[in-house]
Amino acid sequence: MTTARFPEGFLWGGATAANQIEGAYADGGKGLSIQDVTPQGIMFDRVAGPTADNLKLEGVDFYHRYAEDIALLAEMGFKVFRFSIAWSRIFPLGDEAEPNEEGLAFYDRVLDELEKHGIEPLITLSHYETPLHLAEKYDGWRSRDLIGFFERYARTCFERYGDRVKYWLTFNEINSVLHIPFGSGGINTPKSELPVNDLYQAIHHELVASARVTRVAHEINPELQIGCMVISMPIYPLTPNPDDAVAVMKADHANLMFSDVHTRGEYPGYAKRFFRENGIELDITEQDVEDLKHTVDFVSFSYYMSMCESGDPEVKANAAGNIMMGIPNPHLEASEWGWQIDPQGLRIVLNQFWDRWQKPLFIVENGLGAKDQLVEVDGVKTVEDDYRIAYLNDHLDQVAEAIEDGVELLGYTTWGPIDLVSASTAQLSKRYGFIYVDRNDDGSGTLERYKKKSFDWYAEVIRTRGANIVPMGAKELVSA
Ligand code: BGP
Repeated sequence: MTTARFPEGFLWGGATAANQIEGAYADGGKGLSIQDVTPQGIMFDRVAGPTADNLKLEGVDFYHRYAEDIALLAEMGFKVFRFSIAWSRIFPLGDEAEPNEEGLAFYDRVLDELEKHGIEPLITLSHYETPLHLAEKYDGWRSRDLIGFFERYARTCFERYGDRVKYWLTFNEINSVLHIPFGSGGINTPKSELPVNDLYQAIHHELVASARVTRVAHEINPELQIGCMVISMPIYPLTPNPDDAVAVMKADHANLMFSDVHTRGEYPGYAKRFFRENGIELDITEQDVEDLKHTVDFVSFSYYMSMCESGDPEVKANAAGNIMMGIPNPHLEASEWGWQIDPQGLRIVLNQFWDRWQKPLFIVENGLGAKDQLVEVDGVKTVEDDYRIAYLNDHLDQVAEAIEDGVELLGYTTWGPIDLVSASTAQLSKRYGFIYVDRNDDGSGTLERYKKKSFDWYAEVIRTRGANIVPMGAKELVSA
């Protein structure tokens, strides 16, 4: 295959989050975020304060090495770089009236560097980084007060960077709050003690906040493009039993409600039914109803895996997964961390989302977390990560198929183009990058950067617009 399979102007790149990459958790006036107290990862309980075993406190030192790192991304030909602003760098406590200038200046410098290399920024406003003070004083998004704090923070960012940043995301994987109320919603009350009504009220506050800042962004600059961001998870019926198909429909509803609201501007009927039947009574003001009408410009999502669902309560949902648990699929293989690998699921989800919302889509996370071995080839240190190339090759092949299907897709950013700390396990050994960072799970390492084999491969994908991607059917051609 020698012809380009992706359109001109397609936004190729990679994605990161402040808490997983920056380090410098207390520098430049930054306040603590909820990530500074979850040394084991966002799936686990918080601890009292920052502890030395928390790899995120130092991350991979992007805070000091951003110029060198961005130059490496530019060398691969990146068109876009997704990163998050650490809310607690801008508002250290979250509820102050005035922002922290030193924090704002840091992202000015990052943007200068991106501009120098002609890389378009894509900014996530909230990537699992609620200021800790908001969690402790207000119970995070359980409180309506957070809408105002978030609006002030978002407005500050739009006013400061809005003339040089076109693409914005409000909340990373907003639908994850159902599963990790602290990590995703900054809700300090343990999940087991959180009434379901309050969980949905917190979700409502986030949805309103997201819609409100979408309006604010458009008022400040109508050119700004604001997207929501969700975990995508295609769910297959475990068997052809209609009970399983209905179970899939319900699981889809739970997941897709967030982007249904974001794109339609109101709660769908199935959500109202769910609230009614589960005794959930939300406090929805007239202003909320107005705010929700401000729909997003595009829908972005992470994609790592698919799941199965069954109507039989005896069947256990025990497959490991990105935040959500599910029933394993006997036809799929899994990564070293048990995430089931399913490139076709990405094509399915792209079609499902496009058919459902008719909004441009953006894949803002995809990739393989794997253990890498640093080796020396011709005197140069590298990683021979053919497994990662194979994974990305197959997923991109399916993305190209979806584009052929008529899906409107803005771009594709792989997760963690440079190794960073894992969100779910807080390990460094779960690596996604094209660039190896010498740092280990025990915190040792020089922080030196090395190009992996996939570095040149991805550069070629970008350069040829996917002409080097081997169709999945011819998989055996990809060295494994
Ligand atoms: C998503 C998060 C990311 C990221 C990614 C990979 O859920 O948005 O922050 O880390 O998953 O997950 P992990 O780091 O757990 O392997």
